[in-house]
Amino acid sequence: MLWRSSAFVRRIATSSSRLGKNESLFTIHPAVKEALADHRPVVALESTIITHGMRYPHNLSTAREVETIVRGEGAIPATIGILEGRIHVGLSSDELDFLARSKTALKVSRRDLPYVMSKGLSGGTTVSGTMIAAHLAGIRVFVTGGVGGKKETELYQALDVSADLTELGRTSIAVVCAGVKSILDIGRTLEFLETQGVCVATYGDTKSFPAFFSRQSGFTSPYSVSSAQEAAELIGNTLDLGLQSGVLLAVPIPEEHAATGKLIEDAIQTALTEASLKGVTGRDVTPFVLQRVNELSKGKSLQANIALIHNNAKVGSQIACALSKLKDKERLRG
Ligand code: PSU
Repeated sequence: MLWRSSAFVRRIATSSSRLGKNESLFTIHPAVKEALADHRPVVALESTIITHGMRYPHNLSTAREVETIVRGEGAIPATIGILEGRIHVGLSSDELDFLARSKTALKVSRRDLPYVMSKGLSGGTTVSGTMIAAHLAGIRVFVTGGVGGKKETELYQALDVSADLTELGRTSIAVVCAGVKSILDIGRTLEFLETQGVCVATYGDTKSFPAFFSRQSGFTSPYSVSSAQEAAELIGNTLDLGLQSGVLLAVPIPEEHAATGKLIEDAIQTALTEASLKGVTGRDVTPFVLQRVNELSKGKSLQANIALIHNNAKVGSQIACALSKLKDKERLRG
């Protein structure tokens, strides 16, 4: 017993967590804590998709399926969310259920974290909110559906830039997604990411940058990586250099689910016009549009959305496993 506890202390001491004295603000699920201390692969997952991206019960079943996929690939899932003012890294089944059913959970980005925590509220973390928590916990790979971007059409103010983009510029974690939605200005989003110093690569043998429901956006990524190993090396170098900026890995939606792309694109344009006419602005735009697009496409966008998230979870987990092996080798050498 004495041996076990001293080994545990040693594992904690070598863990990559950056929590320090902030640990009291967090609840790290025991399975996640052990995996991080043992340098096993952990994949962070966001929860805005649960609280605002999909409706109950699809949100809950998708969240559970994604966790199962991550485990199936040999990694530990860490869904991140805020429960009564505490940041949870890794949610129990009941906690996932609570967030999925909640009608009051807020959408939590960087700017919202202090308020939600100080008021003891609950919320789903967006890409930016999840990146912050995952990075502090020592997680290096994060899987989501799509990141926010820069909205710049005549319908929106020029300055509507998602906090996800600035977070990618200041927090060192790899975000695996299916690109950004075509409702956003993809060209300017990519330019903004370049200014922020974010390394963007398409996953696969093409540089074509995907637009969530479509495999192509008409724009190219600066780079591409063709395997989990290559992606892991890219992330490894970002970490070794201490760049303090993120990596965005864009995984095109699987071919068989991209067919409905045109139908969904049309629905997106209609939903955007409706959002403008109804005066929906700011952080309410994305949830509004996602919901309307699902109605207009008669559920097809939801199916495609779930399929791409499943695929991202598989790819992201493979990357996390490859990265973990890479770091093991370095530790053996060092
Ligand atoms: N894109 C999607 N589905 C989502 C989101 C984005 O296709 O659920 C969520 C993510 O949590 C992302 C957030 O971080 O919306 C971005 O919101 P905003 O555009 O308000 O920054």
